[in-house]
Amino acid sequence: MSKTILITGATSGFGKAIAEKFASEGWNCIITGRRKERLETLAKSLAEKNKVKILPLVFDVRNKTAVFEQLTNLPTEWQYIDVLVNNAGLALGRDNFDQANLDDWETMIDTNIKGLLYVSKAIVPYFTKNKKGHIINIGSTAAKDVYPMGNVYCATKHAVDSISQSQRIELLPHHIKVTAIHPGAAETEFSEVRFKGDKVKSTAVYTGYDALQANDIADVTYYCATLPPHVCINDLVITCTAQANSFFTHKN
Ligand code: NDP
Ligand code: 8X3
Repeated sequence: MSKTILITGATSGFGKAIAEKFASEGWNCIITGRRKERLETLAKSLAEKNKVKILPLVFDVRNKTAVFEQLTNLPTEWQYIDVLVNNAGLALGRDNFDQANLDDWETMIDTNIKGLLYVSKAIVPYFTKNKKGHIINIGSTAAKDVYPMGNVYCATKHAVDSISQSQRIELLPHHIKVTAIHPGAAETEFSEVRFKGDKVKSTAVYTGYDALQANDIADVTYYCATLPPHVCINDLVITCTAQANSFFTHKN
């Protein structure tokens, strides 16, 4: 029987690459995001290319009502989910604490923390009913270090780290695996979003070294998701070879 994965934030970057990887391995995918057209185009191409089933769901993870409406009433054939990837997230701005924008802070908190909680809370009942499941939370090296002008983004990713640890403890009786994957800088649309469309600033982030690519994270996610039932990778920090942590990247 084919397995099923639900990936939030599949319209670009890690989420899209994860959907492509799992679909190519024969998994059915529930893919989510706000950009309807991108999501539907991806759904069509994944289904055609891989002969798997794809369910695209358009919603904003910040919208509690929409999350629960969409995810708690899944069609019966989609209710056996093997893996949830909480990937949807963003950084907005790189400003010192005194300069940073309150709306940016609220968006990051609402998306990266509250969105992840809403989606997890909506999906865990399927896992407890099925007596198995796997939550994979996408954290960041920003979950492990706090860097200058990272203030609230780092805080939201520290929260992802902390929530992952709590989920792992509290969902133990239900045979639910919890893996936190913490990537370093990776070349996706992340910096374009962070710098609000400023291509000069966003391109500079990935210049002078071989940055991680989205498919590197997809491959690692696939490895974590396909280990034997008694094996769980709990916490994984992954950077490109040129990066040691949030502070040290060797640029040419
Ligand atoms: P992208 O900007 O390429 O992708 C972000 C995805 O999240 C998009 O599909 C976007 O979809 C979705 N998303 C954002 N906000 C919302 C929302 N409110 N509701 C629903 N979906 C949303 O960036 P990445 O792929 O790089 O980022 C994915 C995750 O990885 C994020 O959590 C990020 O913090 C984390 N990360 C990124 C790193 C990097 O350097 N790239 C490193 C470490 C972690 P849409 O806009 O269609 O809603
Ligand atoms: C994204 C990587 O270095 O901007 O989480 O925090 S970084």
